[in-house]
Amino acid sequence: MQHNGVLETDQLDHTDHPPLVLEDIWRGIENDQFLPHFQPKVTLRGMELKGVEALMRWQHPRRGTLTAGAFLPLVADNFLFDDLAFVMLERSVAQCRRWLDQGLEAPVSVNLSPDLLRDPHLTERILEKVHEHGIPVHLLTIEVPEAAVAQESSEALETLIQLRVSGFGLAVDDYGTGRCGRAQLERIPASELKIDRQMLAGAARKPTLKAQLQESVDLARELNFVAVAEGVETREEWDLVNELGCDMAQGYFIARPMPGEALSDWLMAWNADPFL
Ligand code: G
Ligand code: MN
Repeated sequence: MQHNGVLETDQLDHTDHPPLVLEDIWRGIENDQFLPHFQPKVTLRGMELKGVEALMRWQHPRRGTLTAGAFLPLVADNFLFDDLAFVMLERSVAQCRRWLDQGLEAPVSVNLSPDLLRDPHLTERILEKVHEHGIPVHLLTIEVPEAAVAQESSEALETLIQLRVSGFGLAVDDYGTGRCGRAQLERIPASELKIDRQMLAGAARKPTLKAQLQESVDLARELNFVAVAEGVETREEWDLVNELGCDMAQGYFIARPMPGEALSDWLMAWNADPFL
């Protein structure tokens, strides 16, 4: 599939290329080939842009633009993953600055690897980047997967609290895939609950799935988290999450991830006619 000139692929291997190895990734980092694309997140009621999520892409000189699924499995258990996540953070903050300079205030969410949360200096490191680019802290949200929250490491919890106290947004990502109980969520100083596409797929037609989805939205409400439906692909799914009381939506129905330079044109088109 070809979208926005980006090759969408979730396969590690390509028939016409040798399999990627860690050293390729290491070289890619050295040569600055990793960059974020940005996927808009909008309110369901007002259809207003409320932020963008930075998603990793690899502009490979021969293989084209690769999505995270093509290379993340390789780095999942490697310190390079932390490096990559931090490169994404730095480049996202730099892009946020460029948008501000154009008069566009677009809060940006960055996914962090769970291991990074164990770094006691993480908050300082992030603050340093944010200050370097002159970005107000509230424009940066850190996303951590539900599974990382479920582990209940005290170091990670300490970091999450530090991040939140420093003024960053904090999103629990992929909710519905990690078996994080209510009690665990209550301990997390999050601002946002991102409900995974897995909970949404099929929920429009299956009452049991719909009831589970409703429970998640209600839980977000009770805990004072903004409820974001992820992976909204159709009008039917948009209407469903709207009906269930979700606050925001993100997904292909709204927009595919796009390069930073494309956001202002997308926003103009969206404001003119959201569902075109
Ligand atoms: O784990 P996280 O939720 O951060 O990952 C988001 C992933 O989901 C990205 O790889 C992104 O490209 C993909 N994605 C974004 N929107 C949609 C969608 O509407 N449908 C599906 N199936 N995937 C999506
Ligand atoms: Mn995410």
